[in-house]
Amino acid sequence: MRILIIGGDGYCGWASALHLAARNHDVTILDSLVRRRWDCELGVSTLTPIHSMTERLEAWERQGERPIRFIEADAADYAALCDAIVTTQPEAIVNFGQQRSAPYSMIDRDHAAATMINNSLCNLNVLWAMREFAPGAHLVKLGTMGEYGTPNIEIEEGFITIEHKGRRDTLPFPKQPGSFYHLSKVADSDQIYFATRVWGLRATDLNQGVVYGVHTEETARAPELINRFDYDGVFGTALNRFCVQAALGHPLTVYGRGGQTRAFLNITDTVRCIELALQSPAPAGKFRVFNQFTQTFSVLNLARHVERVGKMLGLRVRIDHVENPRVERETHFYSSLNTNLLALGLEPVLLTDEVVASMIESARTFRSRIDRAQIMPKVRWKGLVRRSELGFLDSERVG
Ligand code: NAD
Ligand code: USQ
Repeated sequence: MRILIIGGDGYCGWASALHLAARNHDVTILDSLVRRRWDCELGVSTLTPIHSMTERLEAWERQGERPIRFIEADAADYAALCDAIVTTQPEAIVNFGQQRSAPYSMIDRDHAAATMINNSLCNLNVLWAMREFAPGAHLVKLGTMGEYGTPNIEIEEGFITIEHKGRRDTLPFPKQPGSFYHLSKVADSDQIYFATRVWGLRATDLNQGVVYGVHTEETARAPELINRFDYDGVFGTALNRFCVQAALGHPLTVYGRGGQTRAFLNITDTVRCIELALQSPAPAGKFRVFNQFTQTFSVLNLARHVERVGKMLGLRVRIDHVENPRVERETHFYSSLNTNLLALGLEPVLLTDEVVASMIESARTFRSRIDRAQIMPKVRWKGLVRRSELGFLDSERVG
């Protein structure tokens, strides 16, 4: 299959590009490399030393694998995106290319605007470019479980059948996003649903939970292929951060009471889910939604798991309940369906002691690269944060 991967230099995109190329698909990555610039802006760096795209792709070819093409372009640049689609004639487009950090989107107005503009414009451009140049292609778009929020009812996969005043309909499941980032994903889903209804495009929205893990089979094959692994207070996600904190001897940063429950999956399952969605394309005119996660945990239970495994490894691990920088429920009901991907054949890699231990060990390997100053959260949902507090370099605007 000819596949265009937008955002293929990032955490989920890079691992997916290699996974698909290893299965002999014809893969082209389109990425503006803006994420590397956002890291510079914040003065943060991935735990793992990631290589330039040229070095990555050369190392991939040395594996004797099918080469991956790279187009350095901004998906918000419509002409450049159309050019890439005309050149590659994709049968499928996987869109990972977004600003994906909730804290980043809550820094201030500029960062909220940059997130909304980047994400919405890229998504809109992809839809229009597909309509013009690849109307039969299958769009696989990365959404997020956080679009739904934490409702007091079970979360369905995208749609819910409601009876209201004697009438019945199946409608999009209500959305209650918890940040401007999550809100941008809700807007994306609405745009895609509209484009499938009006233009007959085919699309799958993968509402993914929080991803954890360092390696996939392909990224572990050579040092140049290593994936990014974020642990800082802006781009780092809960379990990845806890494992780095355990390796460093830093108290685990549970925000507030820690009863916040979220959906999670291993990066090795992310790449498999992408493959499964691609193998069974949505029919023309259909907006298909899959909830992409394998397990749910409260943040406190995750921290306890890391604490227990860390102690087994001889580490001194302690949990701290730090003041929650976000506005979110700290105890709530949480239950969600995730049957669509399982029905397509997903065999989940569950969070075992061995998986946690291997993540802590990876963090220990790169311990010398950890910047302790980047561990504590600095962005607050209420009250503005000073740029000097964030360790910004000289840039004042993102875009
Ligand atoms: P990432 O920041 O590691 O990668 C995103 C990539 O997209 C980067 O390489 C960046 O340079 C590129 N990009 C951003 N804007 C672009 C643009 N305008 N044009 C071209 N390239 C652009 O993020 P990730 O963790 O790999 O997340 C990928 C997708 O998966 C995102 O849409 C995110 O919302 C979603 N997601 C991620 C997680 C997670 O835990 N990491 C969970 C659920 C959903
Ligand atoms: N949390 C802590 N301590 C930490 C970090 C986070 O308690 O040190 C808590 C947060 O308050 C939140 C939960 O853990 O309640 C998850 O936070 P997170 O930073 O791990 O994840 P989130 O901000 O939701 O965003 C991440 C990705 C995003 C993706 C989302 C999936 O960055 O791209 O969309 O996970 S989901 O959460 O399902 O929406």
